[in-house]
This record gives sequence, structure tokens and C-alpha cells, in this order.
Amino acid sequence: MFADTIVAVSTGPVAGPIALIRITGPNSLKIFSKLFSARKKLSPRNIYHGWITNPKNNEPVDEILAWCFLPPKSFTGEEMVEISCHGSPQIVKEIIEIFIENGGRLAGRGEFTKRAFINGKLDLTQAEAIIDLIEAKTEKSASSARSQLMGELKRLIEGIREKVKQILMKIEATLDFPDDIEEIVSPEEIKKIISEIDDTIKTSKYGKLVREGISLAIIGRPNVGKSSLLNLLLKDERAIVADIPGTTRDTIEEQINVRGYLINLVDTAGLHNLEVGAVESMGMNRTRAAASEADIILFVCEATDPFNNDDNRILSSIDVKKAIYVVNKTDLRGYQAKEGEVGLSIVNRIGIVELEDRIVEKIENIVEPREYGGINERQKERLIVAENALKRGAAGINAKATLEMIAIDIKEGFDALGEITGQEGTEEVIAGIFDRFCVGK
Ligand SMILES: Nc1nc2c(ncn2[C@@H]2O[C@H](COP(=O)(O)OP(=O)(O)OP(=O)(O)O)[C@@H](O)[C@H]2O)c(=O)[nH]1
Ligand SMILES: [Mg+2]
Repeated sequence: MFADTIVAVSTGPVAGPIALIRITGPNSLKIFSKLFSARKKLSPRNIYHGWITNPKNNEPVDEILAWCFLPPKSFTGEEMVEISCHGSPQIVKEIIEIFIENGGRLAGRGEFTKRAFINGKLDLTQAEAIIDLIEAKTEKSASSARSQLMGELKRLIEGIREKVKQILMKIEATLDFPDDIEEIVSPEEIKKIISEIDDTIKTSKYGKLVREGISLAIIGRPNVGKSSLLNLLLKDERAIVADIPGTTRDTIEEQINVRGYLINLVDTAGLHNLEVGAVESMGMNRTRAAASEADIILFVCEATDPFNNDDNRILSSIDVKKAIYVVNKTDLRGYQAKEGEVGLSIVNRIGIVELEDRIVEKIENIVEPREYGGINERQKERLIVAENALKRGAAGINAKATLEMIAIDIKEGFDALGEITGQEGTEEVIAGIFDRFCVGK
């Protein structure tokens, strides 16, 4: 438990109708009672109405609602008071200042969640899920974060770690009475755990998709409707559209949500091989870079002259495995889309559902969809360390290495798994995670 009492606004530094201020630590109730007009003793599960007054001059500061939690039944596991006050940044500032003058301290980034973690209210994967949930931009991002917050990953990792612990205990119990190691632990037993770890590592692709999105570049020759397509998918007139080839000079990036998937959409300058000036040439270089970096390419051409020589030249320069072929402007000329193509008329809003179907299909070909969440990069890195250590352990058994040597490897795997949930790990790693939070969370 911590000795000091911290305070912060949890609704961010923005004006709004209502703001939420939280106080946690051993003196929360004592400090609050000193400032609260209603001279009642606060008890949990009740909401109190009154004024915050400044004890220095007895001036009222704001009319508030407040409620409290007693340890261990609070988010942080400590005594807590939450206040809903009027959401002006000025009012919030005044209330927080009064709390600080009366014995509180301004909370640092993520300090509430860090206390919850240190007091055993949640593990590191759940703490990380809170950031993911706050940052979630789509249904799938939110659902992945939610399942991690509910402890899905925690239980999975703890389950794997328990199996590793059993092996470690068996080896340690026989250290003094060396026997045939294979009779104590079979490499098969370790391999099963490795394969479970491997399955979990594979979910990192989905984790990256829901956290960072997948990149999708719109590529084609000038004037085919690339920027019109960006605007359509974005449902906003973001890019300039004009019947002048070469309208878009630079790449334009925006995030969109297609059926719950987060997509980093890139509109690009049209590609052609006519004489160009320096600026246009730079723009086209950016287009080529966007095409090579993209996970998916929407290759756009026109129904009036589809897949002409210029189109084919572009197609030969990109990785067509990534491409969805879009034939736009079908309103100008009827077009019978072939397999793998999408006929589109942006002006008439025709073909959009089919285009979204294709995009989702493509995403799900790249990243296996998951009902629950996917791990993040930190968790993946620790799982790889654990997997490699266990592989060395299994190899050691096969090579009839000493029990001590095998135990070192298995222990390394055990520790790396513990770092995922936070049962092991340095203060530095933990601080790094909570630094990603905002103040008040
Ligand atoms: N008839 C018709 N015109 C369209 C359609 N989509 C776009 N256009 C028109 O095509 C012209 C070019 O559109 P843009 O979206 O600027 O084309 P672009 O591919 O971004 O062009 P650059 O930026 O020059 O490479 C504009 O006049 C659009 O209004 C469509 O479905 N049908
Ligand atoms: Mg354009």
C-alpha cells in the first residue's frame, strides 16, 4: 500500500458538462471530508450531494456529487473518493489545487492503474488492456481490449506458466538424485507447451491489426477516381477531386473503419510515365513507396478504358497478390466485372458494399480473424523469449545435458512468462507500461 494520497481529473483536460476527479490513498476520505460542505461521514454505496469549499476562506468552489470506496473494494484497492463536478477546466483546476493544499499530491501518468496493479487488483495484461480500451477506435479493437481486460490473456498465460512450473518442480526435486532425465520430463511434454505458446504468438498479427490497423493504398493512373474513393470510404470530402490528371500530388493518409476493422487508408498521386516536373516525380516516388509498404492495394482503373497499357505497366510494378482490382466510373460505360474485380460507380454509389466485402476478405486472408483479442508486441517478445528458452530446455533433455543446465533454461521460460502478467519483471518495464497512460487513469 502507498503512503501518499493522489488526485487527478479522469475526464481529460477538456471542457465538458461534467468532469470526474478521483482521489486515492490512505487520506482520501480525511482530505475530502475537510473540503465537503455536508458534514456527514461518507460510507460506500452512497452518493452524496454538496459543495466543495475552500477551507482557507470558506468560499464555495463547486456543487458536486461524491461517492467513496473502502479498501480493498476499489479500483486501486485503496481508499478512494470520486467526485463529479462541473466540467470547466478552471473549476477542475481549483478543486485539484485545494486537494493538493490539503495533503493530496497530483497523480502521475497511469498512477491509479499502477496502484491497482501493485495492489493486485489486475495484472499487467489487464493494465495494458485498459490503454487499448481507451484508444480503441473500432468495434473489433474494443472487443479485443475488452476480452483482455476480462482476463482472457492473463488466464491463458498463467495456465501455460503453471505447466512450466510443474516441469521445473519435477526437475528441481530430482536434482540431488539424478536419474534418467527423460523419465522425469519428456521433451514431448515441453513441446506441447511450446506449441501452445506458438499459437498465442500467432495472435499477435490480429493484435497488431486491432491496435494499429492495416494499411491500404489506393493506386492507379491519374484521374481514375482514387481521391474520390478515399472521400467515399472516409465519408468526408478530405481530398481534392478534380477532372484534371495530377490533382493529387502527395500521399494523403486517413483512418477508416470497415466493418469493425481499423484501416490506414492512403490516397496517392496517380502513376504515369509522361514527362513530369520535380514535385510530381517526388509524389510518384511516394506512391511507389506507399504501394510497397501497403498490406492491401486498391488498384483503380476506369470502365471507359480498363486495364490499358498504362494500367498494366502499373500492375507490373506492384505486388498483385496484395491487389483488389477496382473498375470505377461504370456509370460512363457498362462493365461486366470479372472474378476478382469490383465494378464501381462512385458518383452513383454503386459497388461499395461489394468493395467492402473484398476488403474484409483480403484482411481476413492476411490475418486470421479471432473471436477474442490478440497479443501486443511486448507480450509477443516475451513469449518468443519463453519459447526459445523452452526449446533449449527440450534440446538439453535430448542431448542428455545436466539437470542444472536444463533447469536454467526452463526457469528462463518461466520468468519470461511471468513478465507478461507482471509476476516477474523490473520496475523499469512496469514504469514503461504505465508511462503510456494519461494522467487520471
Ligand atoms: N463519371 C464518373 N466520374 C467519376 C467517378 N469517380 C470519380 N469521378 C470523377 O473523376 C475525376 C477524377 O477524380 P479524382 O478522384 O480526382 O481522381 P484521382 O484518381 O484522384 O486523380 P489524380 O489525383 O489526378 O491521380 C473527377 O472529376 C471525379 O468527379 C465515377 O464513378 N463516375
Ligand atoms: Mg487524386
